[in-house]
Amino acid sequence: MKETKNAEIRVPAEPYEFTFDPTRVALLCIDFQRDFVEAGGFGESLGNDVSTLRGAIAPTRKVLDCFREQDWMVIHTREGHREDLSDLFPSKRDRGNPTLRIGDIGPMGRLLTRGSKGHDIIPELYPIEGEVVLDKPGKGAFYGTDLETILRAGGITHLILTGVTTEVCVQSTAREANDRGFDCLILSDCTGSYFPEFYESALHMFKAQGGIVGWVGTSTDLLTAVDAAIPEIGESK
Ligand code: TIU
Repeated sequence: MKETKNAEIRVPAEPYEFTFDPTRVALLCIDFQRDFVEAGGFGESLGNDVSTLRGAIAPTRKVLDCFREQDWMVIHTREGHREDLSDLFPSKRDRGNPTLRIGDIGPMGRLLTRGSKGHDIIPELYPIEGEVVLDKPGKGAFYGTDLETILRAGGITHLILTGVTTEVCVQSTAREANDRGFDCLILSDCTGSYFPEFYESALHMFKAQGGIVGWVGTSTDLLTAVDAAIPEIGESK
């Protein structure tokens, strides 16, 4: 980590400024998997237009680059199940009327199954060495994982959330994090939903009531705030 000990990053956000100590922040990139973002995956099997999520990729890449430059903690999550599906509840597999179910073979291999091409993270945001890759069986990233242990061990108190989909895995994770005492900022341009109305509602709910779950901001405001507090980022561009 760089010498950022005394810096305080102040990000314009809603419902009010989100302030964090850069030694205590982590970036969560939630479920940027081919299965949700690319054709032929789990998202499409549920009847969704997966192109609706792609707008979140480029802004997230910029934030990821910033965290990499600063050597701040980055955590990528992947929703999915063991190859033998022993951690898949029948309620999750059987619900609805998808064209393919979790574990079935699709164009990118077995849907939401660890080890398949579709389960892995898209190339644009692929993890690099030193970043945490967290496999999770549920929608929330704390359920059935060691995420809380990793964050506490790293002294993390503030989370910047990106990922898909806004009202499902991002929202579940934000709520789980908030209940555990983490301050969460969701970057609105770094998250996406198959449903525009759910995207809007989820972000509204999140920041309502004085920030009942947390803060909502943009990648531009975050990067500008980091630049202002830690000028060497700007110089290195
Ligand atoms: N279906 C949907 O919107 N999302 C999921 O099933 N998982 C995540 O959000 N990652």
